[in-house]
Amino acid sequence: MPLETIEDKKRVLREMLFARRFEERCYEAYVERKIGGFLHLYPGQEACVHGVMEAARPGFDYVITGYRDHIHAIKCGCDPKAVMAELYGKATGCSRGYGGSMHLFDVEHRFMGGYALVGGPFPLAAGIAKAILMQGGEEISICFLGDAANNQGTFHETMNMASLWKLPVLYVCENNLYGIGTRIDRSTAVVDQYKRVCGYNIPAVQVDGQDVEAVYEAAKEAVAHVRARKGPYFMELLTYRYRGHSMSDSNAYRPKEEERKWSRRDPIIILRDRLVEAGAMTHDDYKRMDDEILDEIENEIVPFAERSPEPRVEDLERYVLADDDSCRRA
Ligand SMILES: Cc1ncc(C[n+]2csc(CCOP(=O)(O)OP(=O)(O)O)c2C)c(N)n1
Ligand SMILES: [Mg+2]
Repeated sequence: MPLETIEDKKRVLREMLFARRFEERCYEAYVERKIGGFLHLYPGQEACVHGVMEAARPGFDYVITGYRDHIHAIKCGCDPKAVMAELYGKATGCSRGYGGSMHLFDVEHRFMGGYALVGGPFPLAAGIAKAILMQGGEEISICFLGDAANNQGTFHETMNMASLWKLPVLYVCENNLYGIGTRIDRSTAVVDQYKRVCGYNIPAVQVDGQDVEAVYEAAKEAVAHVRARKGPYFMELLTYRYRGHSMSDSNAYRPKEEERKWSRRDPIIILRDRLVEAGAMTHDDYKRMDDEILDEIENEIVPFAERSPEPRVEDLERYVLADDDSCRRA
């Protein structure tokens, strides 16, 4: 990281395309009943986590998010094989097969989870930030959540405290305009989410969440502010999810014209076209990149998950308490 040179931009294009293909493969595996439980996918929103994390330090800064978490974990450095294996409920998964899609976790890369409870990560991110301050570290805490989460009480309680205590935490709202099937203007009195933190004296910005370079530029300022210990910062990224809320959502509630409008602003295509126009790559290069990614997913990542063992019944009561020796990786 960061996202400055042509090479950086090609790398991020590859990462975003990988994210798209990874999620599409998860969809297929779910339909094949290889993956069970809940599954929330990320296509359409790739520029959000990539733009922000290019301005931060993945693996050093702490990241926490909700249940739409696969790509956040991977961007922090979690092995995609361990993510896929976790979705398959296998013992080689990043949460040893005990968590599944919504509960990815990777301490080594400072990915502090995946959480199912909407709004739950707000205070957890503040707690991580408080711990960083107490330990005198240079890390920051970054919390990615959706727009509907801002209607939870935890949002308001946490924003007040984070601002009062000048906690080193960056809140990133991925505003995809919907909370499950409810459009934001039917559930939320103030539609522009960045305006909601002015009551807590937190600097905030609203950014085009489909343009990874715009997200990156805004995130540089946000991260610098938080890292300089000036207190929290709030980013609202305007984005859109291409699929339903989760696999059990038939996605029948959104106007087709709205879906078409957003698909014309695909974050991957925007960056690809810029690189092609700049003469940095051709459409053939892009096709080759895509083929390599598909090959890696099909021939390395999925087979790893398929071949991995199930968790053992004897281990059912292990990994329950944090100070249990068994929680440490061998
Ligand atoms: C405390 C709590 N209340 C309700 C739910 C049910 N629920 C799951 S996702 C969701 C909507 C969240 O939407 P948003 O925050 O915009 O995130 P997105 O799914 O759009 O990424 C709700 C209400 C929950 N999981 N937890
Ligand atoms: Mg939403």
